[in-house]
Amino acid sequence: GEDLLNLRVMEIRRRIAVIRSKLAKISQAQELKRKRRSAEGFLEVALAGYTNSGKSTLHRVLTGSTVEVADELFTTLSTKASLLRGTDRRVILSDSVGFISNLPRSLLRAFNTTLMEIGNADVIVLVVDASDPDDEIARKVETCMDTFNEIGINGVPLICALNKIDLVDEEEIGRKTALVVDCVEEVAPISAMHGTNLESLLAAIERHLPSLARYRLVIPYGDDSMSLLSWVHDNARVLSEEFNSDSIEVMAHLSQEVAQRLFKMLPAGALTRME
Ligand SMILES: Nc1nc2c(ncn2[C@@H]2O[C@H](COP(=O)(O)OP(=O)(O)O)[C@@H](O)[C@H]2O)c(=O)[nH]1
Ligand SMILES: [Mg+2]
Repeated sequence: GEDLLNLRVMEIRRRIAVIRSKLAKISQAQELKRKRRSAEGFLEVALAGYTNSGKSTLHRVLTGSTVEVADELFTTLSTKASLLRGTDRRVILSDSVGFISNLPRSLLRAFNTTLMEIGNADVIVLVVDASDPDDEIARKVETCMDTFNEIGINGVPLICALNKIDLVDEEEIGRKTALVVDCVEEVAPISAMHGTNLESLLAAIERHLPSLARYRLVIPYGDDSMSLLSWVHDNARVLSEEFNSDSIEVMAHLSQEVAQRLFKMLPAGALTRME
């Protein structure tokens, strides 16, 4: 009897160790990918929320990608990222790990490490299942907020996608919006499955992405001018470019981050913010 029990305990410990090392590998790989995307000038929007709230469904309709819709733990464990459609910004939407109720303590820390990457996002979309009872919504949102605090996510704008509104009536939408409205910047009631009201979610996301400003760049001709110009094309929205006799003059919309990097790359006075 006791030997059998010891064997079970050892087996469970072994499995936890395997899951831990899988999670560690995933977060390392994701950190590398994130760095590369950020270097390429992409913005990142991360989906968060409980398992089964509709994150993968929303991810699929917004990106047109075929992320598996499933409820199992591991299918959504590696975050999937693809280009968000319907906006002219270069945005990656990542389908993050779902929150799971009553996760064993021993796994909680490993999950938090994986969740931490959403702290690098420019906007977090918290997906909430509107068909859950009021008290469950309140409890889940509270857990999400606690976890965000615990893993040190702050200063990232949070938007709530109140999903599955096809399952509830107007009065319920209003009531459930009121439950979450204080925790987030905006609430967008949607149905990911039926594609309802996605425009208002995208508009809310867009409103909270880092703002773009119009700049005038003067790139002097030299060995690096063409690679610099192509970097600008990759990282900014170019409005016009003119090849003058001694320099290339470019008008472009830049994010604050890209503007800062260009400021370092260009000679003094070559970058001017237009108002
Ligand atoms: N009625 C309804 N069901 C939805 C909606 N969005 C997702 N679902 C369903 O909810 C379940 C969980 O969705 P999924 O995207 O896998 O959730 P995830 O665990 O958060 O990734 C699936 O059966 C979906 O078909 C919606 O807007 N309305
Ligand atoms: Mg999923």
